[in-house]
Amino acid sequence: MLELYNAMQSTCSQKVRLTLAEKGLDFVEHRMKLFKNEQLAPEYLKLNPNGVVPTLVHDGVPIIDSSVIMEYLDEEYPQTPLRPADHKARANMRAWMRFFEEVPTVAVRFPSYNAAFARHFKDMSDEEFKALAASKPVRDKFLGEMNKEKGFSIERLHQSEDSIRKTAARMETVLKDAPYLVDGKLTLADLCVLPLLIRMEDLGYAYLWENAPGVQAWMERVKARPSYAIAFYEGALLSQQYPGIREEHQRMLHFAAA
Ligand SMILES: N[C@@H](CCC(=O)N[C@@H](CS)C(=O)NCC(=O)O)C(=O)O
Repeated sequence: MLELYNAMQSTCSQKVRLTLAEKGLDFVEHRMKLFKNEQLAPEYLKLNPNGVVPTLVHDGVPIIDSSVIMEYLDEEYPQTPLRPADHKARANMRAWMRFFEEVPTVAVRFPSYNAAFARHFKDMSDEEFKALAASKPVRDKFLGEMNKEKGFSIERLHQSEDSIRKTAARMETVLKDAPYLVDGKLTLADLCVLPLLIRMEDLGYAYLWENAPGVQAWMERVKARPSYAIAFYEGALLSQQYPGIREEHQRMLHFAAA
């Protein structure tokens, strides 16, 4: 039996939901409320000491970290493989995944917090906010650097834009003449980056890959797969949970640039 502890809007959770959907696997979904700090509850920390989602529990054993979970699912359920059999191609897929974890995964956090999440901390006292940041096992420094009224600086948002431009440009080198990132077939590498670009698109940043027609065509291709509608159910997009944020966020960027 597979159980997934995750959050609707979490990009790391979406990677795993896409993988489960592509493989046609049934699972029991536990939707957690991250701004009610359910990920920091002592019972959850026993499953995932990092205090983040997702966590997969398979026959009672917790598996943590979204990319690890994706590979675990592909190993346990080899039907509909999502990794190339050839070891060199598989290494290429993993190299893409590590790049996505290191560059765009980090980048999307800053605009996501500014546009949607920072509002949850506004009414806290400075002490409450500091204590909350300090209580996060792996996100303490990240949250500790945020101004709880204003979010992250405009310079930090520009660095995120730069990281996403770089990501799209690197993907374009392959996608200009191939349907998917590795060996012309859908792999975990595609599913690893898709939620990140969907998040950026949802916040109004699709212009960052306006010069990458291969990436644009790939986005349409992956969104047309049945797994997309399954994994991105109603409420998975920030604009569905926080109506109007795209316009609000882009307006803020526009005024900051003026
Ligand atoms: N490396 C972890 C990162 C997971 C992660 O950052 N999850 C975020 C949601 S996408 C989270 O749970 N944040 C909760 C918090 O910051 O308290 C993975 O890929 O599973």
